[in-house]
Amino acid sequence: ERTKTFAAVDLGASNGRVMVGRVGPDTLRLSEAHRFPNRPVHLPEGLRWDILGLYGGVLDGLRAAGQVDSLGVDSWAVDYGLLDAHGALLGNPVHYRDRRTDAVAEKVWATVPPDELYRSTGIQHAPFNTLYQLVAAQGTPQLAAARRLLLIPDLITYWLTGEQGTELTNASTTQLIDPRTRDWARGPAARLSVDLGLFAPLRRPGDPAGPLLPHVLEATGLRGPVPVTTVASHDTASAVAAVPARPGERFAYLCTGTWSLAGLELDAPVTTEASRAANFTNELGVDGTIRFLRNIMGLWLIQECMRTWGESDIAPLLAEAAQLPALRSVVDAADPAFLAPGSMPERIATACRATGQPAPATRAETTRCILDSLALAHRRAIHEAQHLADRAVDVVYVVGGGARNGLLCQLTADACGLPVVAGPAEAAALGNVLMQARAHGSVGDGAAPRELVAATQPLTRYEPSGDQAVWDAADRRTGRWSGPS
Ligand code: LRH
Repeated sequence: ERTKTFAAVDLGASNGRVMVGRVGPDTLRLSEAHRFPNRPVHLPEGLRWDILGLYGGVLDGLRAAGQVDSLGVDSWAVDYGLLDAHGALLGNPVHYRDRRTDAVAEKVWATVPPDELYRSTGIQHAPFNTLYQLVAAQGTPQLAAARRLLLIPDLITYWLTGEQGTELTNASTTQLIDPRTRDWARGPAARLSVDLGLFAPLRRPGDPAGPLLPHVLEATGLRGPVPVTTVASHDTASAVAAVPARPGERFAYLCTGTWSLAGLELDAPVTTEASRAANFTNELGVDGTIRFLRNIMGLWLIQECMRTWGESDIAPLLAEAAQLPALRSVVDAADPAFLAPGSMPERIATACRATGQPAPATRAETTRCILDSLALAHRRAIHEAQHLADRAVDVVYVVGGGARNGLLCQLTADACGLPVVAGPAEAAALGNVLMQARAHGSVGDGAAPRELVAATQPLTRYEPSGDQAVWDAADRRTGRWSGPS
């Protein structure tokens, strides 16, 4: 019997979930076992992840999931925990939105110039790349005591199995991997005094990651042995693996959640000067692919506004925003000025005023401004990606939480002037399940996992409407961030 059951632990910046996937040659059914909030904590020393709270949620979720044939873990990228010589965690992992990296790039670039760093790693400049975090941490007692660094999904996997590894797709987001060799970029690391010996050996999606430890079996009520399987542990890599594109189709993808990640799947990195100036990244995907994409702030802009307003339900905001005139004011939704938490409605209003546009006055107006701005940023990224990689596309696949947001999908279709196919919303969890299923023989190689998604998951198509000139004009109003200097 090839039909098997897999648990996907998928940790996002706003919540974590444990999903159960039932997979066979013609079957793909996903259900939610447990969902729990991820609440970052502001401490006097900065912004930290509540990693033990998350791990508790994972264990609760595995108990709720019940007996499975395997499980796998994915999460957001770049962040890590440090372990001492006995494998004990040294403090709470730092959140990538923490301000400790604010002025670190200049320091790094004085040693390895940004163009050289880009040529050797293919990774866009973002202040939170693990490389900058590690340089920011140099000289701290924690880093001095550290003998091991585990990226977040590898840390959870270590706690579940007692075994340590560094999963490759997520490792590429450290900005310490060469996308051509798909191995460590030893030269830049050495010049920046980053000790690559802190990292556990690389492992790849499909590799076994060890069985659940006895005390984990006890805590979850599972019957051993339960193997943990390495998946594409970067959530975006998992999500792209579940994009329901057909073989040979010319497509762009948009992974929408806290972030919007917009770009193309390529078979080789693009590390030209033009691509660096446009701040496109080349992250490693499954099966030798490259995720050539740009980070856009995404639904974070709305999540943060809602936090400020004390609002917990997005539906009424979206309904009201849909009634408002389009493109009254727009901001550059890729601007790193929106990275840090706090007073988001005010920062959006300030950005509108600074570019000579009316500041949104109500919650609905602010929501409308954000949705229009996201669609505009999606358009810009997808246009530029095609140009930079010299590859035209005919369709945009929208996966992740934003696939449920009809207004955002329609605006994105209109802005891009391309049809949008939306779904699945739980793409990261599906990609996680599919890489396990492939390793355990429940689905074939090559195009089979994506074909299974296309054949089994409900998808919604949005045709583009309206006039492209309107978006061109709006694009000129954003006073856009021009990329790293
Ligand atoms: C999305 C994501 C994205 C990274 C960011 C830190 O969850 O993994 O791909 O850039 O988090």
